Formats: sequence, C-alpha cells, structure tokens
Amino acid sequence: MPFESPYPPVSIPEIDLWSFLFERKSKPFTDSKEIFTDSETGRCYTFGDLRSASLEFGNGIQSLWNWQRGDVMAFYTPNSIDTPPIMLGLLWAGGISSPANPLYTEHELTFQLRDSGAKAVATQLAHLEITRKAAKAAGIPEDRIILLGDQRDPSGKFRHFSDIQSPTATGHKKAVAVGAHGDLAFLVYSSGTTGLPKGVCLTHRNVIANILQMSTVDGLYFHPYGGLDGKGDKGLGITPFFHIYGLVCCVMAFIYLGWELVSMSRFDIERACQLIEKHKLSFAYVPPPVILAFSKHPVVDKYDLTSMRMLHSGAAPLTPELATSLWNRLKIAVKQGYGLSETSPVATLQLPHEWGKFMGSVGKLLPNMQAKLVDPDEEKEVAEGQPGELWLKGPNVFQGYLNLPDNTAATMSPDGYFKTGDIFVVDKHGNLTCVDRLKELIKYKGFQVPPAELEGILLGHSDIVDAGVIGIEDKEQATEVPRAYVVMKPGVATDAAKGKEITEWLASLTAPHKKLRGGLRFVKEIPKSPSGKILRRVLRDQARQESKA
Ligand code: 4UW
Repeated sequence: MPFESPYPPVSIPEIDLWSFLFERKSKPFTDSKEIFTDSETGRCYTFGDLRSASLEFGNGIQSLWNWQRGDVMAFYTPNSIDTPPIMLGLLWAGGISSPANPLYTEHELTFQLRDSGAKAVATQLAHLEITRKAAKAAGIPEDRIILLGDQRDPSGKFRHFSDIQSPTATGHKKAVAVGAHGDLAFLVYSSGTTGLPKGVCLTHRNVIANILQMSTVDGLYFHPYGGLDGKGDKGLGITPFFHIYGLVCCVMAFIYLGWELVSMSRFDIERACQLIEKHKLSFAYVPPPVILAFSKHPVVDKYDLTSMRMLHSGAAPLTPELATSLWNRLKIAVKQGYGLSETSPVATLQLPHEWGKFMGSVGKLLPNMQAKLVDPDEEKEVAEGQPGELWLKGPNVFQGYLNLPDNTAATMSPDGYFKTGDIFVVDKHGNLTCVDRLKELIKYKGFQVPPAELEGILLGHSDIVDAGVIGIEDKEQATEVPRAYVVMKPGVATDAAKGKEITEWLASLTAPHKKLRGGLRFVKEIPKSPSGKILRRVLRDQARQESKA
C-alpha cells in the first residue's frame, strides 16, 4: 500500500512565485526586515528592498530586451546577495531562471546555455571570460551578459545589473500560468537516474508547494518567527544558490519566512565560525561535509558558536556517527532531510525534536506527498519492512526533463509516481532511511557527478578504448569520490605517469568537483551486461575488495 505524509495537507495558492512572496496579505515581519546580508561587505537587502529591486530589474529587462514570458536567463555566479532580486525580477517579467555551477568549465557552461536556450546570462567580473566564450558558442549576444556583485567591468563594456534596473512605473508583470502544469520558474540541471545532465522543469507551483511543505514541518519546531531573539532565525548562507537546495531552502524559503541569511561566496570553516559568532547565527542548511568540518576541525574551538541551535543536513547521506560527534563536541543537533532536484527539492524532513531519536533517518514525507517502496525489477511494492526504490507523488514533483520525453517517461510510473533511484526502508512511524542508491549518480560533497559524463569525456581520449566510472566512499571527508576504470589501447603505457596524465587531462575539462579523487585504475575490460550496460555494481564490489585487501 502506498503511504501518505503523516502531516495535514497544506493549501497551495494558485499564484506565481513573485506574488506569493511579495504580495502576501499579512506577514509576521515588516518590509524593513533584513533578509540577505553579504558576509564580507555587510551590504544588505531588506524584504522591501528585494521587492523594489526585483520590480526594477524585471521592468528593465522588459524595456531593454523586450523580455518575454518563457525566456530563460542563466546564472553563472558564486553566492551573491544580488542573485535573489535579479532572479525574482526575472520571474516577475515571466522569465525562467537556470542557475549553473560557477566552477563549470567553458564546455560545461556552453552545454547548459545551449540546452536551456538561455537568452541572457548573469555573472560576476571574475567569471566573465568563461561566460563570454560560452555565450558566444551558445549564440547569446554580448549585450545580454550582465554583471552582479560589487565589481563592475572597468572597460564599461558589460553592464552591471543595476544599470538595467528602471523605475517600476511602466512595467507590466507578465501573467504566468499557475496551475498544476503551469509555467516554469526554474530550470535546474540534474543527471537524474542515468546519463548526462538534463533540464529539470520546475513550475511556480512546484516551488511554492515545496516552500509551504517544508516550512510547515520546520515550523513545528523552528517557529518561523521564533529564533533566538523573537525575530526569526538567522542563517549561514553557505549552500550554493545555484543548486536546488540553496535556491529553494536558503533563498526562497528565507524570503517567505522573513529569516536573515548571511551569505558566503565560498565555504571556509574559520570564516563560517567568525560569522556565526559575530552575527549570532542560529541555523544553517548544509551538506554533510560541512557537518564534518564543524565536528572535527581544530579552528572551531576558537569561537563561540552557542547561538547555533541546530543544523540541517541534506543532499547526501549523513551517518549517525557524524551527527553524534557534532553533538558531543558542540551540543549542536543535526536534523536531516532528503530530496532531489526533481522534487523542488525537499521530499522528507526529520522533525527537529526527533533528530536524536531516529538518527540516520531522513524523516517523514512532507505534507501532500504519497510514496511507495518498490522492487525495481518487478515494479511491485516490496513487503513491509523490506528495502525498495522510493517512488514519490506530490505537488512538488517536477514536470519532466526539458525536451527529453523518453527520459521523462522512463522516470515516471504509469500511475504517476516519480522513481527516485534511491533505495529506502520505512519504519512503523513513517521514518524513511536511505540505504543505497540504485541510480548511477555520484555525489561529491552534495554536488552531482554524473558517471556517464566522465565516461563520455574519457572515451574521447585517443589512448582509451573503454571506461567506467563509479563512486567510492571517502569516510574521512564524509563523501563519495569518483573513480575511473579505463581500458587502454594495446601497447599504450598503463603506469602511474599515464594515470596522472589522464587524470589531469580530465580535470582540465571539468569542474573541480568531478576530479577523479578516488583514483584511476587500468583494467583489461569493463564489466557489461549482455545489452552493453556497464555493471557498476561489479566495479563497486571490486573497489570494496581492493579497499579490504
Ligand atoms: N541522504 C542520502 C540524504 C540525501 C541524499 C539527497 O542534486 P540533487 O538532485 O538534489 C539534492 C537535494 C538536496 C536536499 C534535499 C532535501 C533536503 O532536505 C535538503 O535539505 C533541506 C537538501 O541534492 O540530488 C539528489 C540525490 O541526492 C541524494 C540522493 O541520491 C538523491 O537522489 N540525497 N539527500 N539526506 N542521499
């Protein structure tokens, strides 16, 4: 039998995301509430600033570029407090936001710009060179590249977003379709269960639903307007805004809740501790390696972190040992959540007060969601207590992969469930625990590394005839790391120098999180099924044997 969320359903308004955030009839904070603060300069957007800055930007792109409903803008930038107002202005003007990892190479960015059909890119001065090259390759004119952040282009050629903002008087908010299959708000990239990155289509309704679903559950303990001083929580903004986790949980939900986020453009444990002490930060959404840093790094002892009442871990597995070690050291509790780009992203959350009771669990299904645990071969529900692939249904489930109907069909069941590719067990209280991953994906510190993408690049090397990539566990760093198995052309060297050469060559073509940190192994053949599919499980077993030896 499918199981339901134990929480009462939330009602999801038929409205666009901009109006949902900025036109609420009543909210428990004022327009002068600080929402995004830059950790380095102290520059800040209040709720009122966000509203007006986004209106001015939306208005600007309508008058300057004749921005149309459905036009996509890409974001290629580290965390910046300017990202939220630009994105929301874009939504106001009917646009769709497609964020990309700012460490992407030119090749990776070009792929996303082309695939998403982006008509403009927002970036920062330090990323301008790659942006220019990728935009050129994707046919985006140079005057559609805009800068954000504190640095302007000294040559004056590339406009800062503030030069585009114009007074709101002439603007027209674009009417977007808001129903169950309404207009898209975000186009984020994920490899899903197999293959290369794909555009995950998320509507305004998907995102609004997820903000409401997650804030209802977190609100049971983290009363939105509670926090340390009765003014709401103050969060550490280290989770990337370009990933669905940061984009929805840190950017959009913080605006909705009226919480303040102190934004960091890159993670540094000492700087994070300084900011917690200085701003008396009380909460953060983070991936497990950040929990590891807080629980193990010696520098943490120098700072007063007592304001931090809880951390939330998501995007990759968190072991009970790690949660316990943080508690023992700092008396900071860690609750866990689980989700995917395809579920906007949050699907389950641990109740804050249950973090210690059901350690290792990712909590219960969010309101308005249903789930099944299914035997992936038989496509039948597993017996009670048995592990099975998690299939999900709910208003936060995506619309499909952009222009890929076959991939979309393969990931949806005939009765409308989304197949996550993750294996779970569920206990009698409805607590879900992730026990394995069925799909190909590797997660390095919460970032996706699609094995098929690395295999494709490796096969492009003139000395390589076959390749298979898997993730192996790196316990010290609390993450998986990619490892490649390669078959070389006859007569080509298979020594350490050759391994280093290929590893470095691959690294030059990909973002740093895709580096072969788990090493490269020369093999005689890649194990394959009769249909030619790489048997990754065989490679994983080999890796396990090797680590035991
Ligand atoms: N345990 C084990 C987990 C977990 C996990 C995700 O890059 P994507 O598409 O999406 C994300 C979403 C992050 C996220 C979800 C829900 C949540 O509460 C939260 O904190 C607020 C963050 O990373 O990758 C999706 C894949 O990542 C793995 C899993 O394999 C999933 O299919 N994953 N969370 N707690 N694995």
